[in-house]
Amino acid sequence: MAKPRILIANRGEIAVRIIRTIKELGHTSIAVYSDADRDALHVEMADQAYRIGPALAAESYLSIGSIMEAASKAKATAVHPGYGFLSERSQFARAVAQAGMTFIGPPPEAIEMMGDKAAARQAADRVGVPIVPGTTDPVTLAEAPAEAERIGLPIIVKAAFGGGGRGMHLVRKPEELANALARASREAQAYFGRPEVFLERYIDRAHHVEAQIMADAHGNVFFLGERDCSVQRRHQKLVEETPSPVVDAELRQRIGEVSMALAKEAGYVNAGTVEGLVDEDGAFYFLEMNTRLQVEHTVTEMVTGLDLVELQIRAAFGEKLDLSKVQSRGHAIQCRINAEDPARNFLPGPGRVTGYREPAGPFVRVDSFVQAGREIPSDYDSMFAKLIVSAQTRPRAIKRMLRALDEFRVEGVPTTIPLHRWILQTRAFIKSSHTTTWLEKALRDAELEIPTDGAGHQPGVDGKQPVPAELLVEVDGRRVPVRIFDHRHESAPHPPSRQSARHDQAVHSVVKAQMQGTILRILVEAGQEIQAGDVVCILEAMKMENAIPAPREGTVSELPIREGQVVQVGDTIAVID
Ligand code: MV4
Repeated sequence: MAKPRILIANRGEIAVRIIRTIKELGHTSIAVYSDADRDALHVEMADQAYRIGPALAAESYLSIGSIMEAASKAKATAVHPGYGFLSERSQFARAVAQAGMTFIGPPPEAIEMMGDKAAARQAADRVGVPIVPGTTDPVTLAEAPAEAERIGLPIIVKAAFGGGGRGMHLVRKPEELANALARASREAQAYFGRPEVFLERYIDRAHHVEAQIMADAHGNVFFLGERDCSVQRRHQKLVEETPSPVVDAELRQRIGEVSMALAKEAGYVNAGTVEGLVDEDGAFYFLEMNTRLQVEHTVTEMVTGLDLVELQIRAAFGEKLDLSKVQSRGHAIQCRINAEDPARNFLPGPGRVTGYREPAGPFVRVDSFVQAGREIPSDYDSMFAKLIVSAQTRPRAIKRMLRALDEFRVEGVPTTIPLHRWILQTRAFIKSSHTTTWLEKALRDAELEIPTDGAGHQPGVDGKQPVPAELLVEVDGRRVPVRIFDHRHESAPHPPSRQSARHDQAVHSVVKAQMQGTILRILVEAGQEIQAGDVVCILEAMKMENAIPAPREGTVSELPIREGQVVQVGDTIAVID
């Protein structure tokens, strides 16, 4: 075989991570980049790099045409999709194959079967994977009450072609059913272009447990252990670990057996994840199968010693895999480091990272695309690094993670590091009594008690949040760090950035987007007289609806937005004169 030329149809830390393995295997790596990523680390690290379009993901990382054009220009022989973006689009897998290249992922038929959540449930049921009681087909408004009666409340309404928690609605009382069904269906149409929804009994107080599968093209399927991803907020995982602290050897074997059976039923090849819930009684229920390499594959690598990207490449090239003797050792934990401010409702704070030092030392791994001076673009996901540690036991891994989090220095952008430090010291996490809904409730209960970054902290939107100044003094020959909580003593001046533009919002007549999102509804018209505080539009961002108020009274003189439009940070929403 000629030397493989692998194009990575992705960006950020996962592109960097895939390039590293490609280098180790002696293959050629080909990066693609949007205008926002011209100076990105993955572009620098790859053997070759091709521009695929503007910052807008729809016209770059999500554009099958642009990527295939780059792939043929680069004479790529294979394509790795990473996670997110095009990784679970069967048309992309087909386009790669049609161009005579190898798709480093599952067959398009398997992606399609698992993308249809109702079909996936039926496949799981056929081979004896326990499924949550519910409907095997999409339901209509007319059928729903009888089905709900049969299933029993509480019920969760899910989009048949959805995923990731979008378009899901909970029904606790019978009278909520019709409304939940209508909303879920409307959202399913808006997000996924298909209105079908189905019903499942809602499993309360469960751990989110998922099985790592690896399959070759010769019918061999292997189970590489489970991961516990119960620490989540709005369906964004924050902490992941393996093994799950709520899975014993017997349950692990059962989860492994049913997951392998499902992979075989689907004709699955490559890396995949069977996602499920473990309820309070220790019962496992299948939820869905993710047909990609996941963000948290790293913890599995840490305990198995396997390079999952290498195995993906080998499997895609038709090699036989034998992982039957693989044994997992110890415990691994991953913390996702996002450029978000937990103290400000996780508002993304992209921008230039002015200072950066990664933790190191025994059994510490950092997968990141950031270095001092590099930019975290506002156009994509806010996760910029993953911190992974392993140790012989879970308590030891928690201590190691706390040590590594303390070493991690990030300046210029807010981060989730202080939040992780807090999570890992809660009784719930230490005892593993936390369930999928735990973090959101704990955050509400803890309110402002969660410490935030001193160094990397941005001034608030109102510009009034004091930034503690840090001083180092020597007292009696001993080095003592001192923090000054007095806003007359500002810390070192912030470098000029888009952040400083936020200050004068309140006095300006230009209403700008403070976050990237989708305009759901516009509540004013051009030419209209409005009062201060009137809602101009609803901006959906971070899976939340944000009402954007007018900063002052006046006339709406410009309104350059449309419903359904995606706005970027700093885009003008309205001008008020
Ligand atoms: C569920 C569930 C409880 N019962 N299904 C969320 C993501 C998607 N992959 C499936 N998810 C869930 N499905 C049933 N029948 C709980 C979740 C779930 C969840 C639900 C609400 C709020 C947070 C959650 C976090 C993880 C999983």
